[in-house]
Amino acid sequence: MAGIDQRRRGVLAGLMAAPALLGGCKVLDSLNDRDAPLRNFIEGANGLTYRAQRLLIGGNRLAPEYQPGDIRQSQHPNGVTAPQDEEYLTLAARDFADYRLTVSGLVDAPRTFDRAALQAMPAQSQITRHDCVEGWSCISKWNGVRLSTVLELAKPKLAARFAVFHCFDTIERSLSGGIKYYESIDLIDARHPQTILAYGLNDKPLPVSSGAPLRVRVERQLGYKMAKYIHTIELVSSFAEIGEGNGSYWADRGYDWYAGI
Ligand SMILES: Nc1nc2c(c(=O)[nH]1)N[C@H]1C(S)=C(S)[C@@H](COP(=O)(O)O)O[C@H]1N2
Ligand SMILES: [Mo]
Repeated sequence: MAGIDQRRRGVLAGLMAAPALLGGCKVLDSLNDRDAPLRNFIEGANGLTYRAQRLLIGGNRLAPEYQPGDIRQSQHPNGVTAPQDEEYLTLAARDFADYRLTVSGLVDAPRTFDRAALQAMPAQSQITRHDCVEGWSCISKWNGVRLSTVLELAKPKLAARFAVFHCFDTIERSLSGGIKYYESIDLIDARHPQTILAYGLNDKPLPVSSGAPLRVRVERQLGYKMAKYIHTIELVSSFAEIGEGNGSYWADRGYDWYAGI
């Protein structure tokens, strides 16, 4: 078994090389080649522990932002792109007029927000690069409201450590009805100035394929952290009651919960 130090050195080398590789990835790669070397490479970089990544990255480091001319293609839809869940289809049929975002869990003031309420809050737009663990990248402009603005209105309790995103879409079908997508981030990322709840893409309403009516942008992490089709944000102190206990659908299947880039 390789010693911890040896492993660390390997992943550190990976961490420094992976962003350079991603940077060169201007065109979308094949999405189906799940064993692509690039993806394995990124996963290696990803193997750094949460604490080591936090030390390297720091709580306030900003993700790079781009210019309108850097937007070379429309946002590439990935994962679930057309939820078939009844509750979602009912809302979509009325263009999400009846949608309410719920903020619950370890908060003093549980809240719901309709789209008008979200859009009345101070708006923020940012042009950023989305990096999928599968090895493709895409630059787009996201319009929304800071997640921190929304969370503060619900008055998080001191015990709250993570924001869990419960989504409308079924990512995995099973006999018992299926599993809906869920993801989570810590409150450091939740309060980061570039973490927004996006309702717009490239200055137009967010399309269904990209997560309408609301998806999160967590710009310093990989694409799978950026939950689409958000139904509820639940503040928790641990993942014990969430899925299989690792904090996200993909983390419960062996991916890193902290997917820093
Ligand atoms: N609800 C939900 N969120 C999701 C997914 C999904 O399948 N369902 N896929 C994730 C993955 S792997 C990626 S790369 C991005 C894709 O976002 P996009 O469709 O805007 O490119 O959404 C992430 N968030
Ligand atoms: Mo992804």
